[in-house]
Amino acid sequence: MLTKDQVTHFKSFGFVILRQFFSPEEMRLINDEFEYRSKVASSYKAFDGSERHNIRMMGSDTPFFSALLEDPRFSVAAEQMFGSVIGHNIDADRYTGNTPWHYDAGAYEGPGVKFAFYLQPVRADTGALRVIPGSHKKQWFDEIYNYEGVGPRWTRAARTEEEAEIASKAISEIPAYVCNSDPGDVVAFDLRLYHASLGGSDDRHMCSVNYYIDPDTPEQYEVIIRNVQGHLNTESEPSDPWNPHSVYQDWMANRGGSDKRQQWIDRMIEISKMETGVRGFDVQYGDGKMKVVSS
Ligand SMILES: O=C(O)CCC(=O)C(=O)O
Ligand SMILES: [Fe+2]
Repeated sequence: MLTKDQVTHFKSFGFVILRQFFSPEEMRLINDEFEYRSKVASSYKAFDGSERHNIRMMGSDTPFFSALLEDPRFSVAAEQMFGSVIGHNIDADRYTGNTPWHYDAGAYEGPGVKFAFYLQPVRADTGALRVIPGSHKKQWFDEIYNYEGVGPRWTRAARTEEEAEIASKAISEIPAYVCNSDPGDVVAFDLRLYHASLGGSDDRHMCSVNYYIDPDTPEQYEVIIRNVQGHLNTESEPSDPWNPHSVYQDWMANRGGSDKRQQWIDRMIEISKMETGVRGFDVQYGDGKMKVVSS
């Protein structure tokens, strides 16, 4: 449960830091399961610090992680932020290199919250998450979208060397708030908030627990239908063979019988079957993101 001030902070600035959220005992479990799944991933492709490993933590072989979405410390906080939400993903990441300015939402109309926690201490020049406070608000989001070095055009994989250089420079030049963090802390941020990181090690351990809003407006439906269809897609992803869809199906089996988890699963299945482009809106794809347009 967040305090009123924490909720206000999140809504105003688009993020809130929850200090010493996890106990030392929980941090031990987290590190053990992280280590275990890292080894599984490395058995497919050695981790050498040149490329990020993104690792799904939703299977029954990582019991602590896989129960985090329905942990009320997260789920109730997410509801305080957005009202009704859908818990949908739990990840561990081994990040490499700097991260240019970007937002995580598939589109502005698909908000939600990422609860991120770093397993190592991170500061301004050692990979701490930096955010542009308030950039989740529509007017400023749109203004920053067109800013040189910030946003999807500059962060997509196929960018030119020159564009990469501009995006890299922008990390330190754009005014930002740095979310210093120590193990046990959680940084919660709106998926629409612009964020980046600078100077971290080539093996930054970051984990995340992720929620979407339960869609309400026609625009939100267009985005969330696509997001959810992606999660339920059973085709395996050749780029990360250590995340077969069976990990997700394992979570969906809900063997612990969590009512909350079941509600989210049922709702995701319901949404995934909905038709797109029939509510007066549709989406266009570009630079790895969606844009909601009138249809
Ligand atoms: O830690 C980083 O370098 C980037 C983190 C990030 O972009 C995220 O968690 O969404
Ligand atoms: Fe991100």
